[in-house]
Amino acid sequence: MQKDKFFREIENVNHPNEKLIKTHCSYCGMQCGMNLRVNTLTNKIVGVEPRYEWPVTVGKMCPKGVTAYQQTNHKDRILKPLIRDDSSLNGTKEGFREASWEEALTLVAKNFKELQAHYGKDSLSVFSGVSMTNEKCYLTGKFARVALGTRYIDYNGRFCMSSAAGGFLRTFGVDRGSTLPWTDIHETDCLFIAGSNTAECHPTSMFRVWAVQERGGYLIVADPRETPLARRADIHLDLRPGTDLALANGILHLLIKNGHADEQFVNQHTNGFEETKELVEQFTPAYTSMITGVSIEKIERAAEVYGKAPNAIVMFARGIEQQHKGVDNVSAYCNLALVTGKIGRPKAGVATFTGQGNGQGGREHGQKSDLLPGYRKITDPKAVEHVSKVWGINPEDMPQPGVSAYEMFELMEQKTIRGLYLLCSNPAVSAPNLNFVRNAMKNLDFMVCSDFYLSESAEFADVILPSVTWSEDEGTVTNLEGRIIKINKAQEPIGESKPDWQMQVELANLLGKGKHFDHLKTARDVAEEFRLATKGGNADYYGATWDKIDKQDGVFWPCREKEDKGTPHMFLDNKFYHSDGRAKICALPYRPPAEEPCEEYPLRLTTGRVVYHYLSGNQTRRIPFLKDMCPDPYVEVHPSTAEKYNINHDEVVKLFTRRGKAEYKVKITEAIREDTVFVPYHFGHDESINLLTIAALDPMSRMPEFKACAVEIEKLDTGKVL
Ligand SMILES: Nc1nc2c(c(=O)[nH]1)N[C@H]1C(S)=C(S)[C@@H](COP(=O)(O)OP(=O)(O)OC[C@H]3O[C@@H](n4cnc5c(=O)[nH]c(N)nc54)[C@H](O)[C@@H]3O)O[C@H]1N2
Ligand SMILES: Nc1nc2c(c(=O)[nH]1)N[C@H]1C(S)=C(S)[C@@H](COP(=O)(O)OP(=O)(O)OC[C@H]3O[C@@H](n4cnc5c(=O)[nH]c(N)nc54)[C@H](O)[C@@H]3O)O[C@H]1N2
Ligand code: SF4
Ligand SMILES: [Mo]
Repeated sequence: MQKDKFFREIENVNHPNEKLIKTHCSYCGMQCGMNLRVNTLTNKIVGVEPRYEWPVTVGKMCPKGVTAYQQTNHKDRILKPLIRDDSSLNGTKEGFREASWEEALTLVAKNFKELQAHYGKDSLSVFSGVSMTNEKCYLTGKFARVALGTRYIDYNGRFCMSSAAGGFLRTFGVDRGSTLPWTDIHETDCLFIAGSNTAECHPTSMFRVWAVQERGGYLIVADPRETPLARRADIHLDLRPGTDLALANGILHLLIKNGHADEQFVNQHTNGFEETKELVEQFTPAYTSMITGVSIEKIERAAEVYGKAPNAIVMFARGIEQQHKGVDNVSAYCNLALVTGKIGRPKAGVATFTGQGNGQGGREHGQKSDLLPGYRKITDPKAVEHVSKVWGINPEDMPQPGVSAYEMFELMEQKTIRGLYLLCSNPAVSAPNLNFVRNAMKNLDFMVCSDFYLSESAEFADVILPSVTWSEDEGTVTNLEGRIIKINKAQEPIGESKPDWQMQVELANLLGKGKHFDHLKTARDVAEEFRLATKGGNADYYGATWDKIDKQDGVFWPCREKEDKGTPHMFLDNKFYHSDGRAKICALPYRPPAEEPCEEYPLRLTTGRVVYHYLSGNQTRRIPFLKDMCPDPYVEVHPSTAEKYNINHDEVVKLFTRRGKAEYKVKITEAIREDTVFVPYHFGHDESINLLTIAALDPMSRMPEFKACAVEIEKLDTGKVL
């Protein structure tokens, strides 16, 4: 398929007693190509090497990728099911005792049945995640709707991709995270990247970014911090957190004023231009600068560079999306591409940096409260009819839409939801406003958690089910381009661990729903049913057979037929997915962050990631190299702010907001605005910054505002320096 100047065919060395299993990294949406090295005498994974022939990442990996293989045979793996037994502190894990699968699953089924008998079907909930394959994500949605019959299912992508999804759906009528393949990026003339710490979070994209500049192209970055990406940018728009909507409107104002609008494209292929033009009139450079704190010169220069570039790609990530106006931010940045007609052809378009390994596929196939496989709406009778047929249920038995991830915790607190099946997520670290969320989990009558390590969330569970790592099962995931790729099995599951899909088939049996699940004996069986369930939907995977994925280096969806090669570029015919074929340019008034700084909480808190850790950190905090490189959280503070508070580098201070408090070591850096502090969120218990964050939800995507709230620093009496 897409081969470019970086492509190299290098033959792998074959060692005796070793085989190589072609696969992809377990972590982020880049899904770097790698071979797992397996010792053929022990049949155990012993190492990793990059795959140069993988066209997207051509042999590149980051520190997490090169150590990912150490997860599989790690000493902390949960090897048998665990049942809460507070009296047995001698068990393998504190407060739990080991049990057989039969005992554990029977206990789960008994509790689920009793809760539903007493409180109705919707007293149970499922909270899942998208580090799982498409097949597992698909079956989790089916399990909730068919085996449990509950409306309450949602997943960690709600905290991740939901605003991008909402913005793309509103603007283009379809939510594929990138309108073009990654192999186009280095060939464009201008990259406008907003709210993405690319060098730490999608590091293997960076060689393509540098290549744009090496060819004489431009890099514009919008970020309140001087990240490694921002440092190399031609223009760094160092805005106040939460003000992107004003920035995007201000740039659109200048694009229109300076004659960069593509009138023919706008007239023929879009709606909404006139009202948007009217709305952005007030966003003069001076007004935009006043709201965002970015200088007028920088705003003007950015508009000029983007406007003049023959081809340009607008890219963004959670920095703009994890706000209570995340959907508006996404549509506002998409406006730039639509008004200038820089979309619908190679080397020009829009892309979000999808977060988790299967952050794209996992949001398309029914883990979201209102969606069914193939990106179908659960409120659409035709969609329900199609999926019910594949599942062998009556359409009337399909549950109604549920509520979003954070709102499920609200229902737990109110005791509307009494039972939780948590898999592949660690919300006791990663959800916002943790004091509330942890209490909601404590308030449950019964909770089961599937994970391969004991997570902070598993500590709340009554039963823990040992799942497998990505290397002990097979299936597909969809990377950040929208390319469906194959994950291969390198090793048999260790101990008694099992893939999640297998647990669900067994549990469905115990719940009396075996006839809908019993035929699923292998991951491939799940894949076959899954493809059928997506057939005809917007995210149609029907033509993406495992053989085709292997032959073509992946398949871009939609791929509707066996003969169809897939769709690397979206909208090449300038046909968008709204019923009239036009994209929507959106008029979006500016709204400030939900919580603005005040006398009591004078600073802005923003949160995010470091290169060495992944999400809640439950996986990466156990890998020796990663832990050594970043053992503790910290708070980034500008030197003048530090002076104001009389605090020193490495001194421990208390941060507090209206919701909670935590202590962090100070890292003094000029790479942050004076009015802003930053804390990475990969740490558990008392170190979780989510004790402080706000659960202000976007009205459309229900995304919490992880990226902006009001905070104060308190110098501790101890003045302790570590
Ligand atoms: N090393 C590492 N890589 C990862 C992950 C990880 O945990 N660790 N997680 C993966 C996942 S699931 C995700 S979602 C992605 C996330 O990838 P990113 O979105 O790139 O990561 P974040 O650190 O959350 O935030 C990105 C940037 O947004 C900036 N920012 C904060 N507030 C604002 C704002 O108001 N406006 C703008 N324009 N920028 C703002 C921050 O300073 C930060 O540099 O990374 C993926 N890759
Ligand atoms: N303050 C703040 N909070 C944030 C963010 C932020 O930027 N700031 N970002 C948000 C974002 S973008 C995201 S994506 C979320 C992520 O938050 P989480 O969903 O909590 O992310 P993980 O740490 O990946 O949790 C996955 C858990 O499942 C386990 N696991 C991995 N693979 C499997 C599997 O196949 N099966 C099972 N059963 N278990 C598995 C892992 O060991 C881990 O414990 O955090 C969100 N929270
Ligand atoms: S960039 Fe992402 S996919 Fe690639 S090695 Fe690092 S964590 Fe893995
Ligand atoms: Mo994410």
